[in-house]
Amino acid sequence: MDKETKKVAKMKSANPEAEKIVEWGAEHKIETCFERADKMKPCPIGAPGACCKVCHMGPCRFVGKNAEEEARGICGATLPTIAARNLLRMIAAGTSAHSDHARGMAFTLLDVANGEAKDFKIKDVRKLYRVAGYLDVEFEGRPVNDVARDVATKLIEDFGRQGKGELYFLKRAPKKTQERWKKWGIAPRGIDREVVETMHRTNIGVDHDPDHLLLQGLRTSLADGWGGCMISTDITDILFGTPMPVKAEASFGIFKEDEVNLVVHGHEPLLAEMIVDVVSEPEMIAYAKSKGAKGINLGGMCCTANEILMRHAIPTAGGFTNQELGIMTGLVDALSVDVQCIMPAITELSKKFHTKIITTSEKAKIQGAIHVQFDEHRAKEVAREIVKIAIDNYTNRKTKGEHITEKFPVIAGFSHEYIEYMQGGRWRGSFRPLNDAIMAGRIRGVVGLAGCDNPRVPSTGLHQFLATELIKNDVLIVSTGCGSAACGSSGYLTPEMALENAGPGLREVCEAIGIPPILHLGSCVDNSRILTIASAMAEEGGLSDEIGGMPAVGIAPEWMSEKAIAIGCYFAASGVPVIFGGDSPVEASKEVTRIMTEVWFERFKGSLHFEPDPEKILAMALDYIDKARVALKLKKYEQGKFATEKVLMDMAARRDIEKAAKPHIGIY
Ligand code: SF4
Ligand code: MSK
Repeated sequence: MDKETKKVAKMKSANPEAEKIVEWGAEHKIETCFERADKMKPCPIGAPGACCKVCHMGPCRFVGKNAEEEARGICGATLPTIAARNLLRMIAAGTSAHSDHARGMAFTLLDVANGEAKDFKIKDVRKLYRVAGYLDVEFEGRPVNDVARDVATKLIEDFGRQGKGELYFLKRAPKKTQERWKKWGIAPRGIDREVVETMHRTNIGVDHDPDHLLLQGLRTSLADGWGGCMISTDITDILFGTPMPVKAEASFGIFKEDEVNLVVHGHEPLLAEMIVDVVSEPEMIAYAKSKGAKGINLGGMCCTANEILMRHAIPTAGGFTNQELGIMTGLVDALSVDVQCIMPAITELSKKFHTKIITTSEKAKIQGAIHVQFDEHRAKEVAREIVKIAIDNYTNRKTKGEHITEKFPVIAGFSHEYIEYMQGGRWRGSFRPLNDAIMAGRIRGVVGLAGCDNPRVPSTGLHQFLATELIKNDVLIVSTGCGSAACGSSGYLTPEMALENAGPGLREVCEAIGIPPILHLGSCVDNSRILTIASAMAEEGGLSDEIGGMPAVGIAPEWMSEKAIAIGCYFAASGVPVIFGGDSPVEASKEVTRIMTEVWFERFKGSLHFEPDPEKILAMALDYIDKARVALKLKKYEQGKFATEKVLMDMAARRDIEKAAKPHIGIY
């Protein structure tokens, strides 16, 4: 460990601005998740998956030297069974979260099509048609709302399908990937059905074979990735536009001393989109001015932030571990939250400041918060009510708090469609240049760097370390969720990052196309964009003809949420080796670990590892990438040595195509 790494290892957060706030809090005896993480050590039996509490004869603890072979629960269950069951329940919970969010999006699209949610409209008709195509919904010559109604209705079927059939979007995967799912019986039928079956099979006295259980875990996770997440991404694009790169700002310096600061936090974009509209209404601005503020400053946190960052360049104050710290700047007049990854600690903390906490989902209330229930049928009215609460609270702002001025530029909003477009323009978009760059060894491989930030490590530090080292090694990074917030809040999401830190091959590609070496793809549900990008790369040819076998790896170095487990599993089942940081939630069982790493890799070419050491994560990822290159018979990767015959389409060439093109809805 070098001196700098040692210094970071002692920090609560690897982000210096966050660290300043944590230190200010410690001086003022204000506790955050960082101190609580120090006080509350993980349970040594539950953390490695050695505790079963699915019935009330237990909880049963599977401990001792030979627990794997000898320990039994009161019912006789073995350690591999209960470790597998524990993991399955995490997958089911994570799948439920993403998919319930997706259900809300699908019903909103239906309401919009029926004229019942008048504040929303279909902004991206081209994306609607693209999705209609996947669903075999006729769109040519039909009214847009009729197409939208049929699309929404079909996607809603995916949640409750009972009889025969599979999720519609599975067919967007390469044929070979689909065949593997069929062969092993893990093609999901209905989203809700897989979650329910998982909960059934993990009850006392049902499924006890760890391998059989874990296959159902993969089936459920696929319902998340190719169901809930993908449905959510697509409908969000249809309603609010498919993202294309925008320039914005990140970190705590986004808060303004002389404006009303309203922050949206959570995951769902519906209300946040309305707030984006409402804060620029002249009456609202005049109201803010009447209270002495110069204007209204909207910011975001976590994945709600990602949604409005990539569509409207709304600045982000960062990810999960920044939520308490944002309040501690003393500058947040209101924090409006929807669902997922919201710490209940914020209401207690807010009492020490002036911040109003507003819960907005009928599914999520926190004691001590104001509840303003979102209703898509009166969306703007609700948004105005929330903005007014923030404005009215501006005059209550106290001066205490750790004011931070540092902020970084970020480029965010790389959708599948934009990545396709940037490699050939509107009419000739493809994945050919990317595949060629990988084949030639300019780009060694691709890593999806995703998942949460976590107070149990110097938070955001593992993302920063891996991002820096991977691009140094000519690995292109696609990033989502709090991983991308971690990179953004550290100034990593800019093209300059390529010039300063990327290896020579990756730098050349980034300069030719005009992109950063770390592409911000969106929120947690937008991990589905990585699935479709990998599928498009397989279809393009020259690499693997399925998702499995690509020189690609998924990494979630600071994961903490059950949603992350569901995501990791759907990548593994789709053919991507995945490495999670931290300790393994199934560490207690060698058999379950073997199945997830070796057996899954044999069957699906994907796997799920847990490795706490970031240097080992890096080595493992590069090893997977290099082995995939060998198996594909690609040019051996040697830094700085690559074939130069392929010329990528540069910005000027793309602009020429642009000029010749007719104005169109969407970018692709
Ligand atoms: Fe114990 Fe079996 Fe009940 Fe689990 S299901 S708590 S192992 S008795
Ligand atoms: S918010 S799931 S902390 S990525 Fe999507 Fe971040 Fe993890 Fe929540």
